[in-house]
Amino acid sequence: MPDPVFLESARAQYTGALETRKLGKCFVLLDEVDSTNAYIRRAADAQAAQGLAVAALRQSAGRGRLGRSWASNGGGLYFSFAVQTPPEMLPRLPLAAALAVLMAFDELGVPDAWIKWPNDILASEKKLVGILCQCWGERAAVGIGVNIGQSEQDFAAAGLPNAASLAMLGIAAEPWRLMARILTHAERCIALAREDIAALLNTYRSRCISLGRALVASGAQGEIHGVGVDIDEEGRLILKTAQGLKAVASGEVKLRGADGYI
Ligand code: BT5
Repeated sequence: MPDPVFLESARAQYTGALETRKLGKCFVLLDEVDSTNAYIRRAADAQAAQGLAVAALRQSAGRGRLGRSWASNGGGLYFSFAVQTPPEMLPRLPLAAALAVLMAFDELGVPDAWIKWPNDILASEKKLVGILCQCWGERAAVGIGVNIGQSEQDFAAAGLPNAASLAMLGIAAEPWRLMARILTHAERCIALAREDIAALLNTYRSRCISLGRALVASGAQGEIHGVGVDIDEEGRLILKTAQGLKAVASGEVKLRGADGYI
């Protein structure tokens, strides 16, 4: 349990910046947890916790996509929230979540931040934010990891040369305020994904670094080389390849630039 003085200042940052109808009104802050996504799943199984948000100062088993891990030893913001949504909406959640983070970053003045499809946020082509959406039935956990205070040396020691933090960009962020602003935008973006996906996609496309670039998508069926040309309403990336257009779904592939990381 974080100490009471810390909790009081975290609460003030958070509640002063949260402007949602429901999302994040119930907020749990933990010292340490295995994974905030796993916490949401356990809580939601127990009590269908609509809109619950949970954050931890550290995760002992922070998760990435496809069984990868997320370095969560402190210095970052690690949180997840619960969403109840019809199955057809689920592929749109990662897009809505990524856009919500960018909108909160715009308010903070983060320079030159882009979405790498489906939902990484990059700055100077280094990874600042990772997002993991997991669903079971009509419930989902959206987990967001934002690098806040780590240094280049911290990432080098962790074997993450392609990672960046807000501090490395010269941005001082109050984590609980930032979390509340991301939740505020997430509630709006998720509503937009449900009601007007065309509008959400238009904004998403304008902030997506994967469009117009030579990319390699690697998944179970091997590698697909092509140029990113669009994102469709199911949230799939459309690649223009030598064999024609191919759609790739986010759960299945790892994306990189044809010449290196992005
Ligand atoms: C992601 O996966 O980027 C999703 C990360 C989601 C983390 C949040 S934290 C709160 C919630 N609870 C969880 O357990 N997870 C979510 P993926 O696209 O698979 O990227 C994982 C890869 O990013 C790793 O294999 C590393 O190469 C790299 N990586 C790991 N930790 C990183 C960090 N802190 N910063 C930048 N890159 C990192």
